[in-house]
Amino acid sequence: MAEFTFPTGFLWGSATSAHQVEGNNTNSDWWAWEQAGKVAEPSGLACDQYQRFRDDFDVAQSLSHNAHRLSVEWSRIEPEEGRFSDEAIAHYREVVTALRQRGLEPIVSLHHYTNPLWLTKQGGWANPKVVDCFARFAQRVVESLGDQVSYWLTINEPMVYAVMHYLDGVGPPGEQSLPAFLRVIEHELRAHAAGYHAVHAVASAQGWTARVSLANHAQPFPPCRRWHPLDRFAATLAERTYNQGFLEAVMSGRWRFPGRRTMRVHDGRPTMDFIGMNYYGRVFLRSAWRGSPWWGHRCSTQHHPEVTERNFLEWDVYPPGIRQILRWALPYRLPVLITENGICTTDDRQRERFILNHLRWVARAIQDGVPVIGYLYWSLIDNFEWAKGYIPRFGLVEVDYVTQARRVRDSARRFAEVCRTNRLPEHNG
Ligand code: IFM
Repeated sequence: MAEFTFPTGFLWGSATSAHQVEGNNTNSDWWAWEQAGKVAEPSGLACDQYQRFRDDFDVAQSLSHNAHRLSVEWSRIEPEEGRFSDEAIAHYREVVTALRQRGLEPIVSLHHYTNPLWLTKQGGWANPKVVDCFARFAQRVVESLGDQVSYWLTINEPMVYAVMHYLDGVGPPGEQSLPAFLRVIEHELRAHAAGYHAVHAVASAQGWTARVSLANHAQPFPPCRRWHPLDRFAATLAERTYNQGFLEAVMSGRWRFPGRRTMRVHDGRPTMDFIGMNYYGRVFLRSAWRGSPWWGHRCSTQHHPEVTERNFLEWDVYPPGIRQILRWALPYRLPVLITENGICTTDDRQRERFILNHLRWVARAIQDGVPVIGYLYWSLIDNFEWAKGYIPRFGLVEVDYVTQARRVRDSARRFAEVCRTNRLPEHNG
């Protein structure tokens, strides 16, 4: 591929979430889940970023990033139902101000997997009440930070959240129930729409700019056995429902799930100003008639002939897939922000290859006409990978969890070159 120059104003940076980096997030459902011994290790002090955010943002700035994605922690901001913490809000004002002072565009997620305990006690996302609670929270956050923040993401990976917490049961509340899973998706769609309008109502009353989306986790689902009609059926179903069905519902207000009646989840006005896409790799599906809403289960990548590279957690590494998922956004004619793309690995050269190879396919998607406006690597620093604890290392920057020392990896420097020049060098191969 010849040298490629990204569009002017391209957003370059990385992403994190509150619970995974801040530390001592004691009022959240994930903290309680960890204390109950349900994970490899508890999050504890994490990366202590609640205190060290300025130092970490200095590093991002030194790496030529011009944007940074983070989440604000609902359980800190609203520790009791209807009571907002001035201290937590002041903290996040300092955080977004610190980003701006370093020339980093803040991209703020309102929900990234964790919930305040008072909400969990009332049934969390399975309770329809969450829709109004979330909208009230969104309104309060935007009133407090909206003069500093233009890019908002309501919910991180709504599908993953519903699968992980209500179907696979590997996060709180640990449910494994298809009806609960479907209820949660419906509430996420409604809460996203309510949050979208809440953000815009505040911003327009104040004369602030707001661009609102969510971070949609997109993954191609090839059949495990290409020749097998049932695997192919499962794969097509998953692709339509998981990837495209959710985006369609956000835009049109109609949510279709196989075997269920179509549901109206909002009034039909599109509720996305840009599309946030998270991409990690493919998931191969093998047909199964029980225990999966997609009529298929993930098949192991370990001996799969089409998988040529894996990350530390054995996930497929497949750079061309990023072009594929970006092309899914074409019909919506909206700007697309890659809100996450990353790898956990102990081999930093693999990380460097991962980033450059994915960026080459992003460049192709741009050449295909997808209006990509930015790329955020997951993650700036190593962090708490939920049920897997601290072993997987996703960071551009290594964290020593004993001393909290940071060490910039070589891959981060290589990525910084691209961010600084807004260009991918010529590639022969
Ligand atoms: O760490 C997670 C993040 O919280 C959501 N997206 C995927 C990342 C890697 O698994």
